[in-house]
Amino acid sequence: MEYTNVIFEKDGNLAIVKINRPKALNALNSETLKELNLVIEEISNDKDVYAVILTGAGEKAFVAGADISEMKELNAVQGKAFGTLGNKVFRNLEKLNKPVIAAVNGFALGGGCELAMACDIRIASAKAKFAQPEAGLGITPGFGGTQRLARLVGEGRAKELIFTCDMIKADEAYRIGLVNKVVEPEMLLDEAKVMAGKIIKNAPIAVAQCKEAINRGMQMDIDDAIAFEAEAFGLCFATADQKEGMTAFIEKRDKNFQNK
Ligand code: DAK
Repeated sequence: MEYTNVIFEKDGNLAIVKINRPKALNALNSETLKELNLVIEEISNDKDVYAVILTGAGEKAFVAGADISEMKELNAVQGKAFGTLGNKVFRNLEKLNKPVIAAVNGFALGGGCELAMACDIRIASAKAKFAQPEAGLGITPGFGGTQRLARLVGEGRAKELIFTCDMIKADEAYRIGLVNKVVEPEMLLDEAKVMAGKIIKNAPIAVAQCKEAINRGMQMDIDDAIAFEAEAFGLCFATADQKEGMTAFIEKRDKNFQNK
């Protein structure tokens, strides 16, 4: 399928998704959100995709937020619809049955920071900058920022960033645990591909189960979370890849996973 504001490419078992509105610093308007949702659905249904990299087109921005020129004109009903759409897309990304690495190539502001946080892992270019500037625009973060930021970096740091609207550089984002690693800008996509390659070598169903167990378990008390993990563990024994992984280990040979 062809998209206007999103570039979707496949490279073997890897999907690379690029938000593509560089003139507006990849700001998310409704059209882009709808296209992103379609891409997520396409990837979800594609058995050959084992991992995803999400990044922004151009040199300057990952995503500079929700599109302010579109939001400025909204009334309360339209604002709610816009927020509902964005939240649905972000949750679909978070719940996608494949791991998603955000390769944060520049500004990740407001909805852009929130988009990166809806991914599983964040690798930042040394040029990347992060902020939740919504309070300065008269709104709250609306695409899960108050929730995901607090869960990632802790309540105190999340409150500081959200109340002050401070913009932080990549090294500070790394220090507080907002990103997994920081790399030179020219190495960003390569680093993301190396990490994706390590993931792709593993059993895709097991990786998907791990993602769901972590995501769901983080919202549960420890007893329910451990029980959920046991379910995920058990499910893996119904897969051919579990037999293959363990047989290959015993036979001291390379694994040949089939995503079955
Ligand atoms: N929306 C629309 N256009 C944007 C944009 C944005 N978020 N960010 C940048 N642009 C556009 C600029 O208007 C400019 O367009 P032209 O003037 O060339 O037509 C072009 O991109 C280049 O930007 P600048 O000329 O400003 O570039 P600079 O290098 O000078 O500055 C900047 C870069 C990233 C510091 C600056 O552009 C900036 O501050 N941008 C806005 C960042 C921001 O505030 N982002 C947060 C947006 S608020 C909710 C749901 C969602 C949300 C909230 C609630 N509910 C459900 C309740 C989400 C909110 C947000 O994300």
